Amino acid sequence: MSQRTFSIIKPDAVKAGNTAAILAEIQKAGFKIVAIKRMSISLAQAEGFYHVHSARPFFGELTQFMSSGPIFPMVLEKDNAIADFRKLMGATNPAQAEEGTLRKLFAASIGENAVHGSDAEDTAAFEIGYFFAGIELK
Ligand code: RTP
Ligand code: MG
Repeated sequence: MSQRTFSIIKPDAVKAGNTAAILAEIQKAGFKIVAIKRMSISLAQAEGFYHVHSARPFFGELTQFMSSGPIFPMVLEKDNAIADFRKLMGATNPAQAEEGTLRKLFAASIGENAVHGSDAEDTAAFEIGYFFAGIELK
């Protein structure tokens, strides 16, 4: 069944000039790009987005990194989009990511790992609504 997920091209990948190459891989894998924009977020906005990780030791590093430069948040659609996009991204740590995955191809470290992808239906709904208004999601 057709499903939507939320993704971000993170600051490291934007800075490295990999945005177009990542979008090409996403489209090659069968995802429709429903909405996308380029923006920068404040530290407080990054903290709100990653609130589920607020007790983790890497929270400060993660939110500083995510607010360090331009990102491309986007909404993607396909059958089984949430699980299939997690597969396309690969493991959180690029050293453990499988060949051909976005993190194997484009990520340098566990902290700066090129892309974000929602991990469940409820987080996808929260994350889409955090970045996009309903009128942008037709
Ligand atoms: P994401 O949420 O960005 O799609 O990544 P994920 O599900 O694969 O990983 P998650 O456990 O949700 O962690 C969120 C992000 O926090 C950073 N992280 N750093 N230094 C560390 O040990 C560490 N662990 C996680 C990563 O950027 C990860 O993507
Ligand atoms: Mg996650």
